[in-house]
Amino acid sequence: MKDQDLPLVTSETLREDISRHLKLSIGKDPNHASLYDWRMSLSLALRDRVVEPWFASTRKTYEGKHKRVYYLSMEFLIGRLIEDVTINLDVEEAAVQAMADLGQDYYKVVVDEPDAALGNGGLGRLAACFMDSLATLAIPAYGYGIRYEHGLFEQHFEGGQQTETAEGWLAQRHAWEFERPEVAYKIHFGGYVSEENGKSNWNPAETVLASAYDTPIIGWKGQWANTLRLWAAKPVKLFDLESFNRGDYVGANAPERLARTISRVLYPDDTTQDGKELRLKQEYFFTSASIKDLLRRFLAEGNKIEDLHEHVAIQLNDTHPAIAGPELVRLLIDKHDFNIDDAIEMAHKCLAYTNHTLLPEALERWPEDLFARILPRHHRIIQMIQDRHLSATGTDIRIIEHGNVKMGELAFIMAHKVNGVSALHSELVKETVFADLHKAYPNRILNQTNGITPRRWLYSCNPALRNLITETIGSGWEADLENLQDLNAHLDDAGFLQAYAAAKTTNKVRLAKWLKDRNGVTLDTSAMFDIQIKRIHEYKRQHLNILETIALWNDIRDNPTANWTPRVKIFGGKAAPGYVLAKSIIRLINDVAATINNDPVTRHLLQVVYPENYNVSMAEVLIPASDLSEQISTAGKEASGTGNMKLSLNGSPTIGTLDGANVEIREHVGHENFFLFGLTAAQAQEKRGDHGYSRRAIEASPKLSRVLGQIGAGVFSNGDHHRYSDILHNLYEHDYFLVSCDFDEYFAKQREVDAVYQDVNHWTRTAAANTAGMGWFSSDRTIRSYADHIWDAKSVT
Ligand code: CJB
Repeated sequence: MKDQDLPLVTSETLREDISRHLKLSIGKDPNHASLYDWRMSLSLALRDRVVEPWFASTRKTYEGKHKRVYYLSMEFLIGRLIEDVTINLDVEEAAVQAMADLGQDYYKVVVDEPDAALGNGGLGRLAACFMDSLATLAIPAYGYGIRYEHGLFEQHFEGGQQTETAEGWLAQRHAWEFERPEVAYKIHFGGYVSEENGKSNWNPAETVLASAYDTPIIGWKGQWANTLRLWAAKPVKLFDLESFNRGDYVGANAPERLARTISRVLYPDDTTQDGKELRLKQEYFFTSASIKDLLRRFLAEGNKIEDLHEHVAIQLNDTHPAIAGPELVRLLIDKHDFNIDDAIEMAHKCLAYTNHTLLPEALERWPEDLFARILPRHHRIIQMIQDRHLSATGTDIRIIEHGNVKMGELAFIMAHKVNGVSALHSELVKETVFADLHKAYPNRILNQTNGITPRRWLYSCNPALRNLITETIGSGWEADLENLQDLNAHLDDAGFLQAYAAAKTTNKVRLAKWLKDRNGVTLDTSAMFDIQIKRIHEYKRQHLNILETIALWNDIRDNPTANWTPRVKIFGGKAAPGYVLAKSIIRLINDVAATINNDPVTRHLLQVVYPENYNVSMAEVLIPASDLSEQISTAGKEASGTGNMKLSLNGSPTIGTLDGANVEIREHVGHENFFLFGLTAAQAQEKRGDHGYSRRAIEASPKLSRVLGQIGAGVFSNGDHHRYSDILHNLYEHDYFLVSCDFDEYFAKQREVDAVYQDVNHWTRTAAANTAGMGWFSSDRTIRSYADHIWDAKSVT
């Protein structure tokens, strides 16, 4: 892609646009404008600048008949957009000045924007990073998902316990989207299939409309923009006038209520699917609308349907859109006269599937009777897909088995490529969940290690480090992150290390201020900021971290005058509302914080902080300020991780296991700059066969025994002995995630971290080596690799 000059945006032109929008789009006089009004006006003025490149990109795609990538995902965890857009358009300075000229504080306006939290965690944020990289690389692409009325729930702590309330990002107008009332598809459910002249007809019982809302996604330097198209569910018939006229006012609204339910709320599950009929409907709803939409666009360009695979690559982000296979087959047969074999072959050439987890509870399965009731025609098509697969492979690997429709198997069989998200994960996919399918289709699985966009996760969130990097190695790294390796030449330069440490301090002071304003807590910014931020899950082992914290507290109390390294342990993350043990872990962290933070003997040396409602915006403040990154999952369980990449890139070395992308991070930053501990995936698996391992490990560890004894004695729960019996029982009796076995090594490694941290020069070098080594983890690299090895898609030059 050639660099084109962006139209000049000055603070004056921007200011005029903001004022015009305030008056004409928002209808407010500056004297009466609220923060919201200013934010909307700024956002609309910025959005104006995105429209031209967006149109130009679309025109080029049509003119060149370029292949498009369609990324189907239940989740897009986008966060805020104002800074994203100003940075990609390179107008940050002008925006700050324009707002100042209007008497407004740009940064206040930025933080007024609600997070678009249309996702749970890593999977959804990956989709957002991929959209950023697709636009930066000028690969024509659409992201397709659901326009949830309520994003991920808001987390509160009451007495240390998580409670949830509905999130409401759409309570105010969403500045970035364009409503497309003319783009709407009928989506059907239920009913029965009839046969007529050898043709199957689906006679559905229920129909809703999928209505499109488009958000342009602008790439680096505003050179290219793609579209995020989100579907909202609407009733086919707005209002039941007959019921209303009969005086049945509630009944009159029923069609609208029923339809809207489908796009009402994001399922708050991370890795467990809860089998709700509504979720199956959500999945079919957005997948069907997306497939219909891409077919319409393809045909409108005058293409022949036989060439579909030359122009269309469909990526399934996890199994949630796996129904895309049968849906495409159905449409090819019913609307385009394909026979079943040709239809399956065509779908196969278009589709690819990404697996994001090995946890068996996360591989979606639907009870066959439910599935057949909601999607009777697809049920039959899946049987036909299965028949062909069975006879082609001579295996007995079924999609429909023991009364379940298995979406992992469906996605695998329909896709021409299946990828894992880190090198280790992809190998484990071959050896475990899809071992049999891998034997039957040996060339199908490949690896695509995840990545993160450096624009949001360094340039935007960490101006202090951004400026130092540019001063040291020049610009260009923002879209070519491997340039960061040029920093290696400066790792022994005292001036550089001093500046690097100063940037970290700036970020720590920023975080301390943020926490003071938000929670009233005071942090010692010279203490090590030790951060674990991610969904709360047993396999991620936040409980290992808090148990180690208690053990450290004990040691400090036993010997308060020793040479301790002051630490602030910071946690962030939500638990799925129905995940009882994860919620216990949250409460334990908060209980431990309350005790430790009030201990006059230790509180200047050890502090625990857990701000509620972790989200993308909070991550943007925490990550640049982190000294130590906790990536301590049980080996073999974290498919990749992407928070691990963000933290390391921002100069926060990892203490971690050989799990997911940690393995590759350690190779890239150097073993000496990574604090490794714990069982390997193979050792962990072996350990589980060793009956009674956890009780033995606890008994062999005086530190862990003492900590668990304190929890059982109610030290952190006002004498309540039973508050944490679920966690204790779990650790003693069936510690599947091997907290007990990894504890001592983890504790010892933490003390090694303490020692290195006290040597400022050594520590800063370690941190800077992390930044220098992380260039490979840009999502630009990941997307280029998907384009080459899965999609056969090209950048438009
Ligand atoms: N992941 O966030 C989710 N949700 C799921 O349901 C399954 C997996 C995560 O996906 C990330 C992106 O690939 C991975 O980095 C992470 O390890 C995985 O847990």
